[in-house]
Amino acid sequence: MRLTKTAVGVIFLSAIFNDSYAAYDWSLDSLSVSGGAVFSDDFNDGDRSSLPTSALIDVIGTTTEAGGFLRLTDVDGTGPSFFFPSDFVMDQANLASPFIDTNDVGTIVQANFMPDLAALQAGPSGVGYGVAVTGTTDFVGFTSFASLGVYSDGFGNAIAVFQNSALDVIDFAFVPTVTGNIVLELNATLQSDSVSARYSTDGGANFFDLNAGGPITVTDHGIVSVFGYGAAIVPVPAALPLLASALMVLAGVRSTRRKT
Ligand SMILES: [Ca+2]
Ligand SMILES: [Ca+2]
Repeated sequence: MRLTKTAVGVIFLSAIFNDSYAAYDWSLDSLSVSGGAVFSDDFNDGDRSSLPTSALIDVIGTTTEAGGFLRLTDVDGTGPSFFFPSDFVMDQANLASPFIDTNDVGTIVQANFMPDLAALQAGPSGVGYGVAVTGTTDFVGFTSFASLGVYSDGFGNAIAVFQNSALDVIDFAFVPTVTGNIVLELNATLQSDSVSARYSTDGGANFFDLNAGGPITVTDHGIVSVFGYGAAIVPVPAALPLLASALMVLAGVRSTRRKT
């Protein structure tokens, strides 16, 4: 099992050097956070700029709301940036609130995606979508994260992958068929710095645990992110982009204070 996971990691790592990206158009049907922190959005009102959807802050690329989905696509052309090489294309939105508290004893994050299985199977390695919980110190300093995504392995398969900040593949599973939406679930218990994962391929009726090497340690406050990749690259959510978003949030807080 360890060897196999290493092999998966190598596939992703080698993909860093791929110099092309695939067009992508991922659809998030709903996002919910329940337990200690609470958020819910079905993206069905077609309004991106009002609550609850406006709580999702675009930190990379531009997400839109249409047809009952939050759309993460390549059409905004997000690529070269301070943080990423020229072949890197992705969207990422961070939930501005709620944050998962350090005393939280159980917050469940569910990202309910359209499977888009054919697109995943046809894609180069690393193309896909997912959800992450990132630990932060006072919402600024990145400490650690846990991400759960569904990606192409570059060989015609879709795989669900649970990864930590060191990019270790904690667990993964092939996704051969789907009968409903793919639900990616992270269960955060930050009081004990723990995040576990499971996923569903039938819209949430049945779940499969994805914690063979877990749970993942995530410390301090937790920020929820959703992301879509069009690049052939190691799935790395939250980390560096989070710093940028945290700085933006801080800047916002400071300017608000200045006005009052
Ligand atoms: Ca929806
Ligand atoms: Ca909306």
